[in-house]
Amino acid sequence: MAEEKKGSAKESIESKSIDPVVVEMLEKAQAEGVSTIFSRSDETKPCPIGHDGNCCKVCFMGPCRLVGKTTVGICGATKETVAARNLTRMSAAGSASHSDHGRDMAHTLLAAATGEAPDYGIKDDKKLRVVAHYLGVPEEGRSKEEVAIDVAKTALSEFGRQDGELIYVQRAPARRQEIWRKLGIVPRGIDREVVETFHRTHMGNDQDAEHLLDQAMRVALADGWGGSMLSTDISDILFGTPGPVAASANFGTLREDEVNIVIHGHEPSLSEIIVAAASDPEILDYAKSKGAKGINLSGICCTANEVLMRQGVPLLGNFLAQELAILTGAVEAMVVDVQCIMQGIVAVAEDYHTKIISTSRKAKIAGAMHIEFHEDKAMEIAKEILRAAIDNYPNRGKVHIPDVQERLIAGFSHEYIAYMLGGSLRESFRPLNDAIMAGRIRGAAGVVGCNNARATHDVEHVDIVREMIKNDVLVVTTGCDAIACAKLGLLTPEIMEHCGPGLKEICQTIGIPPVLHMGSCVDNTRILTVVTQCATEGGLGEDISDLPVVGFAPEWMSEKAISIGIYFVASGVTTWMGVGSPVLGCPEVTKLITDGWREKVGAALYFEPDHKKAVAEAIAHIDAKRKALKLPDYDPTKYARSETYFPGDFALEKHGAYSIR
Ligand code: NFS
Repeated sequence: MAEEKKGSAKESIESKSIDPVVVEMLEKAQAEGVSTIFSRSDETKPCPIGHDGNCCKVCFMGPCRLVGKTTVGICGATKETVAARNLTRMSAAGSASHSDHGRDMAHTLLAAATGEAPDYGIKDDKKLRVVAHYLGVPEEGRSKEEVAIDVAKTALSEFGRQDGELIYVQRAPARRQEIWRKLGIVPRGIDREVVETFHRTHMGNDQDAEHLLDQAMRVALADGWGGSMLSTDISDILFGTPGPVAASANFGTLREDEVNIVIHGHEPSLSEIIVAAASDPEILDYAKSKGAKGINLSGICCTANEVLMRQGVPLLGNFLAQELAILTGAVEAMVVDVQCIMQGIVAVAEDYHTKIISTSRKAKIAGAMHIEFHEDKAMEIAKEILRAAIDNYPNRGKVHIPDVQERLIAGFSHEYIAYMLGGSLRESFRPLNDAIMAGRIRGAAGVVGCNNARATHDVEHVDIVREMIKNDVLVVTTGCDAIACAKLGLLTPEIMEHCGPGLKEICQTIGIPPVLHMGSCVDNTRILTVVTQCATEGGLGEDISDLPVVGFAPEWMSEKAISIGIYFVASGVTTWMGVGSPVLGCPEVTKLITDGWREKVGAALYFEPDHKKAVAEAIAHIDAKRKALKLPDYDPTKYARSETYFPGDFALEKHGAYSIR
């Protein structure tokens, strides 16, 4: 009986994730009685009323729970208003988070260009000048610092703009801009849309579900075509536009004989400087003086994607792995800034030697060590953080590092994709459009977003990506999905063997992998740029909604993911979000964001917990778009020839741990 019980506990842990490292670490957590998000998600069930969008708590006469015979709140607010208001607020919070990250990047650029932040420079002058052109900043005959100052100031003024339109709206296809203007959802200033959304959703204001949901799109567009797009552009200017890089992923990249420092959060301004500081001879000597052979950096969450894309730093894990990394006993410090940082890491760290070091003036965590990061003293503070981590190395107890890691190739900015498709003299998306038009590539899918403890970790991410490439659908990925793909081997050249024949042939001919890692969550804007270029290249209609493309956020959990899902849809990409629906309790609102938005913006937002059903619907959607474009029927039997080939460009020169000795 006892054996049976033990067996079922083991099975229950094995059902939590398809990542063997996560299962191994959960077994350790259970044996040591450590609480993690996985165990807490079993112990704490979500409130079913709030889960379905039927709880209103925007005033203190409630919360009103609209269930059973209660169909309106005490103020009379209907289920439609409450569900739409909740969703719209989520969109605003997500937009605010991404955009405030973008604002920080603009401040860093300004400080770098004026010399106030001397540890930063302008790495990509070419991109600076392209961005200057987008923003209407004169660049000819001016130094990069002069241009950068005006680019940063113009970017900052986009946050506070009171009227008119965000400048980057002009980067969308003309047809798309017309749709937004007709609906009155072109974002004005980024901050203005966020503030107005919170005003509208305060008690006693906007009480028409459709009208509220229009604002959900407008505030999300302020993220996608505003804060996030500026963030990606400015990060590229400061730290370089990514190109292909080979690296590795998972806990096997931790080192037993080195100081392991995990960088976790989102803003590259911190992580890039930590990477630079870690190779300083003085810091390396300090590590050696404490008995370590070197310093080993790795990343968690979207910071991981940022420093992977530009520096080849390994991906330790995605959102659900953060507590488990500490359980290895091998992490001297987890350095965090903003977003997706679970408070649970502090409690787990109490049982091990790991120091949690918070760094942002916006995000302190009770019980964590706080070393506040300021861009003007970036290197000095980064070294202080590293010294604190190194000082902790002698405190290590027993370590347990799962011997699992996977190779990967990442770093596909839209600039690099255009270069790969057309070469340096004729960068273009033409070959991609031609391949879609000919039916070799059936369509494209953006698979992005979080992990969610209510779903089996990484299963849906990986299943959806596998199904897409098997069906000749090219995949672009970011965020926690990209990390799941990396850990499970979907970013390796060998994965080409699992593609449909047409996609395989194109990948071999052009030299692109079938799953393109495009970066962090703010880098979803790179996907907007790719689909815009496909739409305007010719042959695939005139607007993003004409394209045979789809979006997925299979394991979403954050408000940022809602904002991303909504700006994808408002930009014309029909999107399936997994796990469950935050408006399930209101069929009218579900209808508004599916049929209603299809009519308004040519794309629908589905919340579909059954990912196999989502895949089937997405493929049917791609085929329907192909048909509407009068493209030949997709016929994989025409392309059944292939052999494994991958261009030498992708030599795994950086494969292995990112150790600095
Ligand atoms: Ni984006 Fe979700 Fe977080 Fe990145 Fe991961 S949880 S919305 S994917 S790390 S931001």
